[in-house]
Amino acid sequence: MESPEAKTLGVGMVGYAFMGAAHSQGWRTVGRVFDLPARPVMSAVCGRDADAVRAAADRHGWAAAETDWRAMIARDDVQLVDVCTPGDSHAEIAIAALEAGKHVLCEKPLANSVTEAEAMVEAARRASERGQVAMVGFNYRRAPAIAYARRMVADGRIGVLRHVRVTYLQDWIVDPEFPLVWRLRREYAGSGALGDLGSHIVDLAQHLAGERLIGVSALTETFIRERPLPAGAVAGLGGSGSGGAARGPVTVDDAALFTGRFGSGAVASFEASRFAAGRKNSLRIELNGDRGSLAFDLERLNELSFHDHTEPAADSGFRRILVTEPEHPYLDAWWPPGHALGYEHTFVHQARDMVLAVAEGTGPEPSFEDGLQVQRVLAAVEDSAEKNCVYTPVPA
Ligand code: SOE
Repeated sequence: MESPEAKTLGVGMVGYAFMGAAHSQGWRTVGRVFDLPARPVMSAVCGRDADAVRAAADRHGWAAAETDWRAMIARDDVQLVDVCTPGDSHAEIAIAALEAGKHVLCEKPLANSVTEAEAMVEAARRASERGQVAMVGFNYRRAPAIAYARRMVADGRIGVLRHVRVTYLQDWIVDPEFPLVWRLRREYAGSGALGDLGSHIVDLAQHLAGERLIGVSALTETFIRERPLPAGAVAGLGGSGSGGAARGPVTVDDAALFTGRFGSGAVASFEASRFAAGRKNSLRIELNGDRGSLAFDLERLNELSFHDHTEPAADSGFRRILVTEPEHPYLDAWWPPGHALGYEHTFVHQARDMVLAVAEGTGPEPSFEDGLQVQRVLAAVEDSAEKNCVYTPVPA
């Protein structure tokens, strides 16, 4: 049982749409499942529309609602600021929060440009000297199967890495009449499938490989170049057109395909698309090494496929590892073996790792510096695509 003098960590969240709801799940649950050095308290949520943010606070369990993010950052009961807004405001909010002495968790991709991400890294570096921590929310790292795969790669279970093959596919904008939501406008989102989905798979590929990409060759495409303006607020990945004739230009990519090189000589291929009809949220990754292979499929997120290439050929082949044992990452706090977890648990684990980092005053991973490096890969992909697939180095 929690002692009366247990420490608390006041959280303030900016943004309350799809990602805000997912992060709220994390903050609401984490202290009830994990033993933590400080108990997160959901102090305040912030958004521009007073009625909507009040409703979001009630629904998701935030004590107070604010309409001005600067006022929220200034609150005494907020020690950690969680940024869940579209990318165009990440840098401004995160830097202001760090300068105000708060810890920061920022949704991915870290920013809309390398320049913004660099400024965020500099602010995080200065803040770290004061014991503050900053993390970027690449939540899929926190699926137990991914965390276990990382451990297996680091332990040499697949040997010398040769290939990483990743796809992240969705289909929510296949309909040309789907409205021009913020995710389809460069000024808000920075890029399209590339930043939204590609950032996840670049992070995962590098995280699992344990090394960074040094160059890429890419192409991108925008299949539908004009869309109806949205009718009213659009939640999550839904929305309908205005019903009127008003249309606007799509200013981001619909799909991004690229290959990449790691410094070790391993090679990777990436595909991020919002036009893969029938693929709702399909993220698949496979790694091949000289001693074996590992594969993960988000639609079966409690499993890994593992092939041990050192076994006699007659008996070998991919076998399923059910990642639901207490020995697996994060799982000793949850259910008995065999009881599966889901998408939302990645956000609970993210909140756990953030609280631990705050308590230790160091880390956590992925850091803002990791987020900046992903941003550099995305920028190299865009450069390469502009030059029709020309190999483009990723600055170290
Ligand atoms: C939309 O494509 C999206 O919500 C991403 O922004 C998230 O990062 C991903 O987890 C699910 O899809």
